[in-house]
Amino acid sequence: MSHINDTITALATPPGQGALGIIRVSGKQAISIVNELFKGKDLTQVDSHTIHLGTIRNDQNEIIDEVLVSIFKGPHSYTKEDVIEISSHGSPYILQKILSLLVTKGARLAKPGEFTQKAFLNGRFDLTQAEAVADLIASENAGMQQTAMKQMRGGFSDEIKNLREQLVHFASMIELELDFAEEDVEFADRHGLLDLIAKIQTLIQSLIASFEYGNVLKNGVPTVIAGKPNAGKSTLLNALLNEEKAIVSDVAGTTRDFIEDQIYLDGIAFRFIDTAGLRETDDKVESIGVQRTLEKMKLASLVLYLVDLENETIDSIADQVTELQASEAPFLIIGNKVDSGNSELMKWLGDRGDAIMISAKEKSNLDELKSRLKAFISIPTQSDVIVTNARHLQSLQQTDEALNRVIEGINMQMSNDLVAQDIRSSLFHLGEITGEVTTDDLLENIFSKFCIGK
Ligand SMILES: Nc1nc2c(ncn2[C@@H]2O[C@H](COP(=O)(O)OP(=O)(O)OP(=O)(O)O)[C@@H](O)[C@H]2O)c(=O)[nH]1
Ligand SMILES: [Mg+2]
Repeated sequence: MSHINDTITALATPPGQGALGIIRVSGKQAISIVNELFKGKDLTQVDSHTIHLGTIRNDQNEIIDEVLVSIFKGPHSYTKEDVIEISSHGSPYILQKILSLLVTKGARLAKPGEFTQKAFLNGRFDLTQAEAVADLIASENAGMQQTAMKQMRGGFSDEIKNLREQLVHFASMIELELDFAEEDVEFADRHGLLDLIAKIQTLIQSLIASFEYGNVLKNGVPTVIAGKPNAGKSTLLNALLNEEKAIVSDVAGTTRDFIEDQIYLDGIAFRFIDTAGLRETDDKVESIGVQRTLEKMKLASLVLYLVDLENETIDSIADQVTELQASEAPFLIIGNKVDSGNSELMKWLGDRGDAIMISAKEKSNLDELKSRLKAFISIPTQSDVIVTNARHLQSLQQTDEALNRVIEGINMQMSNDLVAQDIRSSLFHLGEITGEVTTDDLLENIFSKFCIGK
């Protein structure tokens, strides 16, 4: 059983061989436990935030390694407890040896995320900030890193906590009214309450809206390249990736399964999915491919629809373009093969508004295509806070729904205990976001996704 008073230890650097390895120890006994193994200065006597050279020895006084230990005395440490970091040579054998010596002296191996969980439970930061630590470690590009960093440094927590506190005030006023039910008094000003709810909902709704972009940062933009056989879809995929990933040939129906890879444009991952060309076919395998193309198109955030400027005519393409324009999926029409294209079709497509003309084979006008892709993602301004966490999104939505019920209750002059109940429910969901309200399951769920040692 885990216990907040245990002294825990774990490897903080990745497993495997490295120049250095770092082992963390946190808890009441952190300093005394390490001191039993460390030969050098008496660690119980040194100042916080100092580093000391010495050796780690086993019970037979054999040297395991020469190490540096860093001392952080609580509360001025990551977990707010006494923390020691032992920096040794990065041999898995040495690190394992030191860890097991620490355990024999009374430390317990930490669970994933347990250091951060201690930091949260000791009030170092709130739950959104703790979660941001995991996001920061997992960040793979500038966008993810910046959003995680912003959230770790406070993000929307303060604003939510502040509004929640004001709502707590109204909740207690309304509950006071319940105690004086016979006397028909009104402690909670209904106009003030409605104003506050409007403020909270404005914040919540902008946070909910930012999730779409947060999701893009985390998961990329699935972009399907579609069109008739031989339109040059695979050639375009290869040109965008700068790699001969997909087979290109002048045989119609070359690509049968979909082929997928991504590139980063301004820190945003666009996942391109090259698909089987769309046509009626008797070939069994190809028709499965076509089916998959249609499914992928439905799931895509963006469809790049390629028109073969060399081999199509206005008549042969008009129906498909009209169909595409009537569909709900966001799409971009691309006239390919401008190098040998027919000018009549080019002019006709050009008149359809947003179409752009490229040559996938000669890689011409690809920069224009890339900037159109970037423009497709509306990037919130620098100061906007972005929600990337599905848990936060869910709690925000639940708060919003509860607040709608409060408004409805007030407007319909429902009884106070019903209104009070909905306010409590919105307080609960708001509190879940920052961790003012938690359950063991919730914490378990969050911290089990962390790395060991963080
Ligand atoms: N002239 C010219 N030919 C191109 C261009 N892009 C592609 N092609 C040619 O068009 C033919 C078909 O190219 P692919 O990339 O295999 O076409 P696809 O759309 O993937 O075809 P399927 O996989 O069969 O659906 C090949 O011979 C390419 O060399 C271009 O910009 N200009
Ligand atoms: Mg192909």
